[in-house]
This record gives sequence, C-alpha cells and structure tokens, in this order.
Amino acid sequence: MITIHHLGVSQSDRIVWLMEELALPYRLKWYKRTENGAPDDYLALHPAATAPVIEDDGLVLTESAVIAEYLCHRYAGGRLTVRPEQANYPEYLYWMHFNNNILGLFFAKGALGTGGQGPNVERIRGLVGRREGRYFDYLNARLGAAPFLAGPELTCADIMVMFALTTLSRFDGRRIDDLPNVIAYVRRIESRPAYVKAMSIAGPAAVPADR
Ligand SMILES: N[C@@H](CCC(=O)N[C@@H](CS)C(=O)NCC(=O)O)C(=O)O
Repeated sequence: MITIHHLGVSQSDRIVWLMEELALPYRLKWYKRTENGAPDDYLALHPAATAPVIEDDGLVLTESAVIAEYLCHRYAGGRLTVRPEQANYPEYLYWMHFNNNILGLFFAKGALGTGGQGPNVERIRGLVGRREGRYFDYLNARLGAAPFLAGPELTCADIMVMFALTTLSRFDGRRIDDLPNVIAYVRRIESRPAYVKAMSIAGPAAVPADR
C-alpha cells in the first residue's frame, strides 16, 4: 500500500486529495513542522525530502507532479491525466508545472520582505511583481474559458494548482480576492467530496494523526 509521508500544512495535502479522487487506499504518516521546516525523521526519508514524499514498496519518491503522474498511471489507468494525443495535452502540461513558478515567486517575495538590500533588489522586486501579476491574470483568464485548468474535467493540473490558491494565500502568497474566475473555481473544487475529505484528513486545519 502507498504511504504518504505528510508534513503538516504543506503541499503533501494534494497527494491525499489525489488518492481520495482516485479512491485508492493509502496510509498516512503525519510529521509536525519544526521552526526550520521538516523534522529530522522527515529529512531522513529522501535526499531532497521536500513534502510530499511517498513510499511504494521500497520506492521513495518526491515532487508532487512526479508523484501525481506516477500514481495515476501506475495505479489508476491514467485517470486524471491527459494523454499526448488528446487536444488539451498542452494545457494539461502547462498547468501541471504552474505551481513551481508560483512557489518560486512566493519564496522570492519572502526574501525581499526581510529587507533585502543591494543593487539588484529593486530589479528583482519589479520582476517578481510583474511575473506574479501576469501569472495570476493568465490563470483568471484561463478559468474564464474552461471550468478546470486542462479543460472540461478535473485533472492533476488542478490538484497541483489549488495549494497556491488556498493554503499559500493564508501566508504571504498572493490573494485571489480580485480574481472572480479563480474564486468561482476554488468554490467549485471545495464542493467536491474527495477534496472535503482530504482537507479534513490533511489540510491546513486538520488535526495531526496517522491513518
Ligand atoms: N517542487 C516540490 C516542492 C515541495 C516543497 O517545497 N514542499 C515544502 C512544503 S510546502 C517543504 O518540503 N518544506 C519543508 C522543508 O523544506 O523543510 C513539490 O512540488 O513537491
């Protein structure tokens, strides 16, 4: 059975959501954050040890997008993915990788917010602002044209992006209040039973417990 090593309040909640959407069985091991991020027993799991980490019969895997594709193809016949020969494959691929851009900007904004100085700070601040603005405008436009990021149905691309629109915006991530299509999309996903269940197990407000 798949084990999800879940770091509290982290991107690993999306793998719980994925498993609930696919109705696949899994074990969940919960790790509490320390002041410095992941605790030592979490860091010992893998050389990179970013959350999520999954374990499958001795295989230890990181990177959400990799894990999502791996689980869907190996255990669910490709459900929630889009095949290269399908017309919406480019949209699927693009939105599958959107998360890393947003997380990169989130960390850059955090660093700038600590009062960074030096000749490049203003240039980087401008670049971060411009890119963040354009990414979110693009997201809002896309969600005005299609109910889900890859098209008519929920896919792993949605599972990849939601964290940046919900949990991240509780911290210093960009808020979505001014993006009506994004708000409607978040509401749509928040009404899915698999999402509700996953968040009750592993979401930012969930009570820490192994399962
Ligand atoms: N690109 C990675 C990023 C994962 C990531 O940065 N996770 C954060 C939690 S949201 C983490 O591992 N933080 C703990 C730490 O670095 O100590 C993915 O999508 O899985």
